Amino acid sequence: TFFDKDVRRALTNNEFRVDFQPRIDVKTNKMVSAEALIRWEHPERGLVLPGEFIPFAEESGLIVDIGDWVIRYVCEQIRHWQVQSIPVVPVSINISPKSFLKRNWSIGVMQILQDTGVSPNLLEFEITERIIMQNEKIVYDSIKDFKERGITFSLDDFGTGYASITYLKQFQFEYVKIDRSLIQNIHLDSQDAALTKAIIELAHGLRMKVVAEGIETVEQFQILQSFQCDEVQGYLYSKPLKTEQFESFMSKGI
Ligand code: G
Ligand code: G
Ligand code: MN
Ligand code: NA
Repeated sequence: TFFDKDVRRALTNNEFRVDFQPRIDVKTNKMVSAEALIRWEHPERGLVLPGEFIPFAEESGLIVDIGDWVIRYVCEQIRHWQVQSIPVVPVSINISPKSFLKRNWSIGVMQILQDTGVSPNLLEFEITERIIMQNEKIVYDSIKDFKERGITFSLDDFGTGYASITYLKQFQFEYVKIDRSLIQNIHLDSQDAALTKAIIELAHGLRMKVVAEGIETVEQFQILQSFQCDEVQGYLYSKPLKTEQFESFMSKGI
């Protein structure tokens, strides 16, 4: 289709780029990691955000190639920072369920780490409950394998869609990321606040850390702090940044 051709050209012509959004430790107020978010600089359409093309790429299966491109891009970027002695933080990457279903996908990922010399400890994979719902042995085995090699896992978009609390115990995720849709009104809606508090306690009970997504106000931050939330990500601290801006964020050590 037209879309497939467009994406393949984008991959070969380097029309994609990755922005980085800082994640902040609530106790220290310092950046402790960042989320990689893909952007498409389309030659005719201008900047295209992932919401406009990821769903189609999921359908066509091209999301697997895009995902591999993002992993290599991020690893090369981390390598570059290390060579320049810029203090790096771990980077989280959104991974489609389709990638986990691809045969020998983990071998390809480990090859990228080897090629770039990046430690698996610097990568985090963000997955959604859609992956766990597939309930495929290949997916379980693959996640287990990555975890043994030192890659961190987070359960993304928690509090939306089909996310069920029973999924929390299927794997030992290091992090649960509470979706912005639940966070955005915690300072206005006592029910949203109660749900958020309960999710944080539940996750801590299962020895997982919690990241609150999309925080935009100081009131939201203070509530999350009082709930013992571990980390926050959102416009209050920073929007997703282009590489150069993100580098200065890292160099300042904030
Ligand atoms: O940055 P933005 O808010 O527009 O991102 C929208 C959505 O696109 C997010 O929910 C995120 O999960 C998804 N997304 C962003 N980058 C990637 C990526 O590299 N791979 C996949 N699979 N999804 C991504
Ligand atoms: O689904 P996922 O969590 O992977 O995607 C994060 C999305 O949320 C990105 O598209 C990012 O640009 C967006 N985002 C991050 N922080 C904020 C925020 O504080 N407010 C809003 N409105 N969007 C945010
Ligand atoms: Mn995410
Ligand atoms: Na999310």
